[in-house]
Amino acid sequence: MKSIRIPADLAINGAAPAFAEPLHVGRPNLGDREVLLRYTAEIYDRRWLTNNGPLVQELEARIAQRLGVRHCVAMCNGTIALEIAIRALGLQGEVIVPSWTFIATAHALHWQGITPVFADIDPVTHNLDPDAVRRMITPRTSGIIGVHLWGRPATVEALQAIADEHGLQLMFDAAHAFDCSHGGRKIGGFGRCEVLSFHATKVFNTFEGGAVVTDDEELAEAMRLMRNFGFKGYDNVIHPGTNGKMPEINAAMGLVNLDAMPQFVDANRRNYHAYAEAFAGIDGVRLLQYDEANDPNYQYVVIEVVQGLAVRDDLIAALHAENVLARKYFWPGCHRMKPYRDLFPHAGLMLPRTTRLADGLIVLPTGAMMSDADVAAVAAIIVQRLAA
Ligand code: T4K
Repeated sequence: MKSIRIPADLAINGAAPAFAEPLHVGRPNLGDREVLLRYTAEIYDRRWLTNNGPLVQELEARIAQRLGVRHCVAMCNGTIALEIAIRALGLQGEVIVPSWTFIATAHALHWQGITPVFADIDPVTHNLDPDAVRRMITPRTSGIIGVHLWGRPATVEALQAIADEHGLQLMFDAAHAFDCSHGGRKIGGFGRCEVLSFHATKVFNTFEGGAVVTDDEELAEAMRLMRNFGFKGYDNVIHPGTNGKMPEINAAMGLVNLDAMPQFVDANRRNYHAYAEAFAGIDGVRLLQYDEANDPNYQYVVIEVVQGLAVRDDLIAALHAENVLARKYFWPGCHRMKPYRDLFPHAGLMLPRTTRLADGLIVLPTGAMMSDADVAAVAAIIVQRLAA
């Protein structure tokens, strides 16, 4: 990608865009092409394309070992993995989730006739506030889904204490947190199980894909049955199920990308620090911090616009005019999207921090495709527009 330094004026004022090609958030990280082609040839020769093939099994074993968990159950995507985990845990009635997450966390419940009950977040960590979770517990509550948003660990211990106290199931949506840690332990082993997404836009991708990781043997066995229609051997269905299987070509991509993870994270870390340097001393924006002790994957560069909605949207417009397709993840929050805004029109009363945060955030592009000059140019657009 070719970039230029921001000229005296911005594209929003009629100047030429800084970037000739769009600069996307979520540009996929890609490992070694030749190795992927070798795996593809193997798949052809073997004529084994899906249904728990050897590459899926190898990927599962490598991920389980990497995350220090006993079981990794690979799936076709993170949303189906959430749905299967929710079913395997026997969740029903109401389940407490943040509204401040990607819509899939809430949909995975609603899709199965379970009510997502939205609890507010801590404005600093962007993760569930345990006190807010306590306030949302009712006799119908069966569980809590914590989200490690942006790859930063949720308040795992506090949520576990609440779950234990009230007899609730606890699982985590770890879609953003592949390879991250909490308290010296890899994310993956907390709660009853954790759900990963390997979507194209994630730091580690299998084109599309996901997994549930757990130390619980019985749970893993139930999920293996559920992802394959409930089959136990030929002609023998012993469980209700769906089709959640990961194809071999996806696992091949996973094996290639697993080897390249250090490079992906290095590139993200380098970009993150370049952004941090560019925004140092700028009052109008705050860059979301990561704690190096938790092995962040730095896949999201998140800035909070101090003045809120109007300035945030003006900055987004200025960035888009320059071909920088920054995102407003996860604006406006699940509770303000359909069907939840119609089902629970007053949910926002319990979510003041979510609403405030949603109105002020911007997610900026990062990844191996970006050069230091690209980062500097993106930051310069923001700084210049704020000063206008
Ligand atoms: N839980 C959480 C907390 C999640 O964030 C997600 C997914 C899930 C659960 C569910 O996991 P999956 O079922 O998806 O495995 C994207 C992703 O589709 C989604 O996986 C992700 N979270 C979410 C945060 O972002 P959109 O609607 O923003 O996608 P889209 O099409 O606008 O693409 C994002 C950007 O990436 C665009 O600027 C274009 C670029 N892009 C995208 C693709 C697919 C590329 O450059 N190349 C590509 O191949 O949801």
